[in-house]
Amino acid sequence: MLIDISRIQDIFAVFVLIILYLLVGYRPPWLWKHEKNQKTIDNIPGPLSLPFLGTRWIYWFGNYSFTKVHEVYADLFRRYGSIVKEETLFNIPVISILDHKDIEKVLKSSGKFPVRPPTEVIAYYRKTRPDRYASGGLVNEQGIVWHHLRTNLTSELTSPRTIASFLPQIDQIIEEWCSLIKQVRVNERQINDLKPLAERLGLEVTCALVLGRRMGFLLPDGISPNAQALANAVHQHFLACRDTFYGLPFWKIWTTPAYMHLVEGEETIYTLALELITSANEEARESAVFQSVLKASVDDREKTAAIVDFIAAGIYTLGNSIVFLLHLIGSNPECQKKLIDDLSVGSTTYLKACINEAFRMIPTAYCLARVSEQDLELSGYHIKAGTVLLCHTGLACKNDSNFTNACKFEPERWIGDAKTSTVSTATFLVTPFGIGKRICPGRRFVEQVLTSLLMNVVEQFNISKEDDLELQFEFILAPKGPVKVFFDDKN
Ligand code: HEM
Ligand SMILES: *[C@@H]1O[C@H](CO)[C@@H](O)[C@H](O)[C@H]1NC(C)=O
Ligand SMILES: *[C@@H]1O[C@H](CO)[C@@H](O)[C@H](O)[C@H]1NC(C)=O
Ligand SMILES: *[C@@H]1O[C@H](CO)[C@@H](O)[C@H](O)[C@H]1NC(C)=O
Ligand SMILES: *[C@@H]1O[C@H](CO)[C@@H](O)[C@H](O)[C@H]1NC(C)=O
Ligand SMILES: CC(=O)N[C@H]1CO[C@H](CO)[C@@H](O)[C@@H]1O
Repeated sequence: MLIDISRIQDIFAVFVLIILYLLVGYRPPWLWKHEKNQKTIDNIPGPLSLPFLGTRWIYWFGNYSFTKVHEVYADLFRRYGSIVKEETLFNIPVISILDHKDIEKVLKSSGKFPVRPPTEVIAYYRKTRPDRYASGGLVNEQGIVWHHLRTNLTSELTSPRTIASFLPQIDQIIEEWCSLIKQVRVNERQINDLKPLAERLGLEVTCALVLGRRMGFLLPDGISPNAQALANAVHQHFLACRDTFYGLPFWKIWTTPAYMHLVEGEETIYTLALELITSANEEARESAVFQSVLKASVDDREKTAAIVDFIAAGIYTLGNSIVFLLHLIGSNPECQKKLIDDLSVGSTTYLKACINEAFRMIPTAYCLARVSEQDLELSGYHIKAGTVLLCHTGLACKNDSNFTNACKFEPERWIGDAKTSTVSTATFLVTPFGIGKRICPGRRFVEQVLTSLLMNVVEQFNISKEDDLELQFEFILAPKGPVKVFFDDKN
């Protein structure tokens, strides 16, 4: 019922916009003929842009869907070439690029304070709660405010020493997760859906790091209501980000269901984070990351916001990356064999190659977004400073012009003779955690978790799969439907 009403409101709003268009006589650039002497942003090919509405209509008619955004872009690049223009509401251009040289140029052009377009809906919501939030937070702020938060809140999180000292705890958690797998397997081998189990591991290990305590997500007889509420809130948060971003932006005018979901998600995470911060005990003091946030010389409100951001940015991304990695390893028995051989002589070279290759094949964050800080020339088009640019690193990784056999899982490309050429191409393309000064501060931690996980899993199990993995876009890439994986005991 609620959804019906909002639908009617949307249709009504479209009519109002069309009438305004007829009255005011606004004409978008495509109605005029252009002189062809200088190629500017107006000349970049892309779907037909409607006045006010831009190109978002491509998701309302035909077979494009915003649960499959990654395929939509592959199709747009096929149709229009390696640079494509879309327009959002009020005809603000968004440029998507696929070419390796263009991507490199954009990512290299960032200055001291790289600008990543904020998630508008979160920035908007946080402004409505000045009692709770002093700014848009680390993920959404720009410039000097961002720099202050980044330097004061993430130094422990990005420190190799801190993460190394956290290793015993990571190993302990992975060990518990492997026992959980053994207990919940059907017929001693089959996990019908790896996704919720991977998410529980992501939750447990991230909370242990940023909150300094064990939440009990891995207890075999079910998780606590609090823990379940947190897991649901994080999921809801991501879906709401996607729906407000790709749907019509009427949440700016009235409270749409997607906006309500976002608010619920943020409030649940916030309340829980606040509860855990105020009740921080002796045990919690052991977490250097948690302590460094509490001690940082920033507004108190920023501390809670940082914990909320770490949890929201960390859990779901980590859970999905675990599913992708284990499914890829399960799909490649010969890689598993090599992995074991290499580990048995005390080397982690092949293991690291497998992790790199998994991120190349299925990057959880499938593209990087930036706002240009200076004028740029991309594929021969002149792009002004202040333009939103999407670097499609995920699609470029699947392109044979950048990697030979790009669609095959070949960890060998990261080893020996092949390594130099792979790494030189990969620097700006295989960037699962982003690049430059805004790179993901959780990177070291995540790499440590994945290394420890893969090591333990292949030592204890022979993993295999039956079905192919289907992907779906949930603001990041996520597995669609249940992911069945077999965990056979090693004899
Ligand atoms: C597999 C897991 C993860 C992936 C794939 C991932 C990926 C990313 C990417 C692509 C970015 C944007 C970087 C850029 O624009 O250059 C980012 C930013 C961020 N990530 Fe992660 N991340 C993961 C886990 C985590 C964890 C565990 C945490 C915290 C504990 C975290 C906290 C953040 C924060 C705070 C930012 C914003 C940084 C800034 O704007 O300065 N992430 N992440
Ligand atoms: C939509 O359909 C066209 C052809 O009808 C096809 O080429 C394209 O891949 C489809 N796009 C998506 C995202 O499924
Ligand atoms: C590979 O990338 C080039 C541009 O770098 C593009 O022209 C080509 O269409 C891409 N191929 C595929 C299969 O996407
Ligand atoms: C906090 O941020 C400021 C910049 O805004 C920086 O000068 C200072 O060194 C930072 N403090 C710490 C402990 O990182
Ligand atoms: C691992 O399991 C697969 C599928 O059940 C099987 O074909 C393979 O022989 C097993 N490998 C080892 C080393 O046990
Ligand atoms: C395998 C392959 O062709 N790699 C190419 C990818 O793109 C870079 C730069 O455009 C080339 O230098 C590589 O040779």
